Amino acid sequence: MPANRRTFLKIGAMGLGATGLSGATSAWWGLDARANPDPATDGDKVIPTFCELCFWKCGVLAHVKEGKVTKLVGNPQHPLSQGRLCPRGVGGTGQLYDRDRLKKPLIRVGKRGEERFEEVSWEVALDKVAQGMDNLRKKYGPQSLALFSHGFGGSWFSTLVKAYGTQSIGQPSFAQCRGPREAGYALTFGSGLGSPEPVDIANAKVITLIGAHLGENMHNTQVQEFADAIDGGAQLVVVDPRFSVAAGKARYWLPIKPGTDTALLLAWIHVILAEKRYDIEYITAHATGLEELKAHVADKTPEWAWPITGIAPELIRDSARLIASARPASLIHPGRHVTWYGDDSQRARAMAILTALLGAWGRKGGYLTPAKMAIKGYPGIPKFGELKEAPDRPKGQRYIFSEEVVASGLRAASFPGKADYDIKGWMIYGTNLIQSLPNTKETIAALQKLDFVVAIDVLPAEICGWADVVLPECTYLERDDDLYVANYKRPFVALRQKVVEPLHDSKPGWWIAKELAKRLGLGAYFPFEDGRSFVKKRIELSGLDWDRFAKTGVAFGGHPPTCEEEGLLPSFATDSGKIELYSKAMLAAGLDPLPNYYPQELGPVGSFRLLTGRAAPHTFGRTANNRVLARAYPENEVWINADVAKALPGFAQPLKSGEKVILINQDGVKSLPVKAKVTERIRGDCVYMVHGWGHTAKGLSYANGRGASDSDLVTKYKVDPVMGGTGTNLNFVRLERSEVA
Ligand SMILES: Nc1nc2c(c(=O)[nH]1)N[C@H]1C(S)=C(S)[C@@H](COP(=O)(O)OP(=O)(O)OC[C@H]3O[C@@H](n4cnc5c(=O)[nH]c(N)nc54)[C@H](O)[C@@H]3O)O[C@H]1N2
Ligand SMILES: Nc1nc2c(c(=O)[nH]1)N[C@H]1C(S)=C(S)[C@@H](COP(=O)(O)OP(=O)(O)OC[C@H]3O[C@@H](n4cnc5c(=O)[nH]c(N)nc54)[C@H](O)[C@@H]3O)O[C@H]1N2
Ligand code: SF4
Ligand SMILES: [Mo]
Repeated sequence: MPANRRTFLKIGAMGLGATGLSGATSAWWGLDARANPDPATDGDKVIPTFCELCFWKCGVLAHVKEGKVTKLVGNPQHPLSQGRLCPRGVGGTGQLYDRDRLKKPLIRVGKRGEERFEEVSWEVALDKVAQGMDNLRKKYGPQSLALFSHGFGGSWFSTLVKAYGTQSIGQPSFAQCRGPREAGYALTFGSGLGSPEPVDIANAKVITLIGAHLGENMHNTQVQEFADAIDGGAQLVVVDPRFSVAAGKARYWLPIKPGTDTALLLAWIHVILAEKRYDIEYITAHATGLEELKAHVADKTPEWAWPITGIAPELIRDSARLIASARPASLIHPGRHVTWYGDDSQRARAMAILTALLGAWGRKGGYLTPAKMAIKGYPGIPKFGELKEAPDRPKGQRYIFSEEVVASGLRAASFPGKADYDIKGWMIYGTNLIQSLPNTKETIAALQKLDFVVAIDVLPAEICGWADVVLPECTYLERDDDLYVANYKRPFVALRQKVVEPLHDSKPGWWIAKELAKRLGLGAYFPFEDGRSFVKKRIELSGLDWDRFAKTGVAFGGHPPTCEEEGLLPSFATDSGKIELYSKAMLAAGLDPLPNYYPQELGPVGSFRLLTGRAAPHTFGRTANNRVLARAYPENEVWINADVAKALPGFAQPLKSGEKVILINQDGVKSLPVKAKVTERIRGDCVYMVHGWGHTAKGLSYANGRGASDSDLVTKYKVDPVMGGTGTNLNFVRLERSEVA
């Protein structure tokens, strides 16, 4: 196995992503009159595009009347929306017409963090950013600039910074989200999962959710398939310390002691091996390391796992038998936000190993093999020069199995002398690092050390307050972006297009990046007239009909086989060419070759482990100021067990739902006042809140001061040695009654 990330990257790329490129022109599917223009629209113009309220990218039909968006509905032809949007997608107009939007470019006049700015023209702002970038380039070299980015429009800025000379491009959606699972699955099967994850929920007969809280986590397609599967009789096992929405539908809800899932997984594996319930034929043909695995779990009995997990042996046995009974159509859902305890890649490995034993990888009802359409690039764009590897790994440390740059590692590299070279400037696109990276103090300390900071956002989020220049991007409904060439079970390409003219003095990302490139002498990388001509050219060169595509918003490639049942031959891009139950690559890197359970540290007496998750009508903090969505869910609450709430330390009277409390973490950090939700639906040793609230940015006039921020309380985190992810479920809080009612 490779000794550095580059080689690993190459191997990762040989996996799912590249397995089946399907011809762009081979088929057009599903074109019918439904998309345009719907007679039931009262004369509205209907324009297809895709959503940016989260990162799932569902197809939208935007209804427009007299230059205003009147409603947003799901594009019936788009495979991710299938005619329906989630509650957030429907509320996209709340972002478009948010009165708090950034309206003009801003230049800082106060100290960083004071949020004091002066409005300037685009000319002045762009000159200032180009000057800042040029200074970095001359003083330290272009690699000293990092781009933090999240969201589809970030592609223009990655092109810009790569052309400029850096590939330090980090997204909190990797090392603060799905990174460990990518590493765990790639180490086992030779390829990670990516997004959308290739799970065949629709055909699964048993679905196991480990934390993954579908129904609150509203990834649209998955939720639709999930609801249909449950209606169709699929059985559900939910492992969660909290009785989630999904748990309400489950045959087994296992209210696990937080942080002990690996022990449960090892016990499940023990039962399935001991009772010979695994897919012997599949494992014999495709896997290595079975004997080592058997020896490893020989003593990991349900009785062993019981005191660790709090789940009775019979329940472990019965749920294991149910899970095995449906194989291979038994889906262990990989979860997505899996940066919980810092040993998360190993938990993901255990899930991948269990998946392998069920024979569910590359099988119907398990994991499918997606493919991409072969869409052509824009012609004539020069190749990037030689780019230095990102300094996201501390000197001497080797979380080598990360397929992407670690955003928190770039933050660490912004403190002089901590990495191979120092980061001196940040460009921040569509990510509110103050809330999304753990330990806000560290983020602020890094921001204060930098030579130059620019933020590109639609709203005056907390992070904008720390920038030297703030550039107002227009919202997704007001701009053209690059094509979405999906890696999906039905390969497709989708169009993001302008639905209405940009409001205020906001501009699309392609224009901002192109203007900066021009000023930096990099105009050759943006040879196109505008965003629309860029995608039009790509579509035409790929042999697709542009007019038709612009009207439907989506085009399909062929339908290559996605699983064995459809004729796909299994292949694994690991060193051995097989599924690696036992990982020699990990052993060579000084890591456990098979997952082990290690106990988590406990918190101070009278405190509760802080867990976080999602609420259906919101996406993190990015929608907290959205007044349309606020009608459904105005602020977050802290869930606390009903028995515990009767006699909380320091409380003379039982705590009741709706009363406000303050959370104080193990380091003495206090939250804003937040409403309590007293409920039987959570274990007594933890509390739970939805992430993304407790905003402090002055310009967010609605969200400011509503609810509490879990991010403020995440002062402690543990770095996953496998890939550098930051586990954050390690913080403990005690409760105090709030003076503010
Ligand atoms: N404590 C804690 N931390 C977490 C998590 C958690 O649960 N708890 N979750 C983690 C996860 S799963 C993830 S994926 C990351 C996500 O973290 P981030 O990547 O930071 O995502 P958001 O919070 O959605 O960032 C949204 C920012 O993008 C801006 N924005 C919205 N639309 C646009 C647009 O069209 N253009 C531009 N330029 N800007 C736009 C918003 O105004 C906001 O400032 O956070 C991680 N961090
Ligand atoms: N509505 C909505 N949907 C979203 C998002 C959003 O912001 N809003 N964000 C999207 C993104 S980027 C992501 S990454 C996903 C995240 O969604 P998921 O991948 O589903 O993950 P988490 O948010 O970590 O999951 C939280 C659940 O895990 C449980 N949990 C906490 N600790 C433990 C533990 O130790 N063991 C077990 N078994 N369970 C535990 C919590 O009680 C909670 O139910 O959601 C996506 N979907
Ligand atoms: S899941 Fe919802 S918010 Fe996310 S892209 Fe789809 S409709 Fe938009
Ligand atoms: Mo995420």
